[in-house]
Amino acid sequence: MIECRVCAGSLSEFIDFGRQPLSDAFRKPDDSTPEFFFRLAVGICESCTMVQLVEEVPRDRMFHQEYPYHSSGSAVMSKHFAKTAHYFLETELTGADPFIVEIGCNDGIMLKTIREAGVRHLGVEPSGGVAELARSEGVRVRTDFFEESSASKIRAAEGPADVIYAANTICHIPYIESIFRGVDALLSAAGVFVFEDPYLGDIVERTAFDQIYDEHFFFFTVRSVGAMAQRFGFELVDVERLAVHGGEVRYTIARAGSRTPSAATAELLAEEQARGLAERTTFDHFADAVGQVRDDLIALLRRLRDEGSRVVAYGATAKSATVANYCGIGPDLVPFVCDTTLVKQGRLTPGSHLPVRPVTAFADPYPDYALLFAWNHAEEIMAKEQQFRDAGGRWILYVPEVKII
Ligand code: DWN
Ligand code: SAH
Ligand code: ZN
Repeated sequence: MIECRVCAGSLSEFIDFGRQPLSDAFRKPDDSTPEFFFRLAVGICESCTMVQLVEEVPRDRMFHQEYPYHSSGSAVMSKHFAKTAHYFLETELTGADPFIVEIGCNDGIMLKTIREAGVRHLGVEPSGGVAELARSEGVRVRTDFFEESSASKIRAAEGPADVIYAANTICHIPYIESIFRGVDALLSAAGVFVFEDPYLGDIVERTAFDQIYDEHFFFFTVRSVGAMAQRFGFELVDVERLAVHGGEVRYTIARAGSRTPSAATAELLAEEQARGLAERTTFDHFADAVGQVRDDLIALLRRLRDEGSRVVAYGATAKSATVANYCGIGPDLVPFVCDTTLVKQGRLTPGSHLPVRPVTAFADPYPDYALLFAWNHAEEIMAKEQQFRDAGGRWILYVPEVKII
C-alpha cells in the first residue's frame, strides 16, 4: 500500500506514465553518465482526497545550484507577480514594520517589488543559481529548503511573518507536515499563508497531463487543501482562480478560527462536488483522455514528418518532459526545441534528447509548424512570434486537445 503524504490514508493509483526522467535535468551533449529515471504515476487518497505522485524524487536531485528554471523569463508572469506584491503591500503589509517570507522565490520575480517598496522580506530558495539572481536584484535570500527547522531559525532571528507566500512551490513539497509546522512556527497570530498552484480542476478539464512531472508532487483542490489545512491546525479562508500557467488557484490559509472563510471558498468547493472532482471515475475518464491526446499527437507528428513538413518545438518547459517521453517525441520527429533560457541552450532535453537552441534558431528559417510546449504562455509567445504566422507558419497545440491553429 502506498500512503498519502498528508494523512497516511491509502492511495488509489489512476494513471502511470512509466519510467520518466527529471524534467529539469537538461543534459550536456557529451555527458555519458546514465540518466536518472523514476516511475511517474498518480493516485488519489481514499481518505482525504489529495491527488499526488506515488513515488517521490529526492529533493536534492531536483533543486540545486544548477536548477534551470528562471521565473522572470515570461513578461506576463513578471506582471502577475508585481500585481501580487502590490496586493500584499496594500492589504496584509500595512502595519508597523511588516515582514513577508516567500517560499521558493526563485530569481526574485515577486520579492523585487517588495524590496523596491522598502518592506522587510526574506526569500527561502534552495536552488543556489536562481537565489543568486534574486540577490543581484537586491532581494534578501536564504539558500535553504523551507521546512520546520529552517522556519524556526528564521522566526528566532527575525520575528514572526505577517505573510508567508509561495507560488508554484507548495505543490512541489511532499514533506508537507514539516511545511505546516514551519508555517506554525513562523507565522504571526493574525498572519496568512498564501500559496498558488496548478488547479486539479483545470488539469482534468483541459486534459493538461503535462502538469504531471517529478517536481509537481501534489495536485490541489479546495477540498483537499481545506482538509489539509484543518489537519494541521489551520483553516482555508479564501480561494481565487488565476489564469496563469494554464489555470491555478490561490489559497489563503489562516490559523483556525482567526478569519471568516469567504463565500468564494464555499462556492468553489460546491462546484468541485458537482463535478465529481474527488471521484475515482473522473480520473479514469481523465486517464482515457490522456491516452487519446497521446495517440492524436504522435499520429499528427508522424504524418507531418512523412509529408516532409518541418516541425520545431517552442519552449523547453519542465512540463514537456512528460509529453515528449510519454509520446515518444525524439529528434526524428522534432529536430530541436528553442528556448530563451541561456542555461538550457546547448543542452539536450531530459530523456527525449531534443537539442535546445536559442530562439533566434526559430526564424532561421521558420519551420512549417511549431509544437508549442509552452502552451501556458500561448498568448505572450504567439504575440511576439506574429511574423511566423505571417510567413504561413502554424502552431500545434495539445491542450485541451490536439489541434493546428
Ligand atoms: O512549477 C514550475 C513552473 C512554475 O516552472 C516548475 N516546476 C518548473 C517550471 O515549469 P515549466 O518549465 O513547465 O514552466 P514554464 O513557465 O511553462 O516554462 C516556459 C519555458 O519556455 C521556459 O524555459 C522559458 C521558455 N520561454 C521562451 O522560450 N519564450 C517562455 C516564454 C514566455 C517565451 O516567450
Ligand atoms: N515561485 C516561482 C518559482 C517556481 S519553481 C514561480 O512561481 O515562478 C519552484 C521553486 O521552488 C524552485 O525555485 C525550487 O528551487 C523551489 N523549492 C523547492 N522546494 C523548496 C522548499 N522546500 N523550500 C523553498 N523553495 C523550494
Ligand atoms: Zn490523505
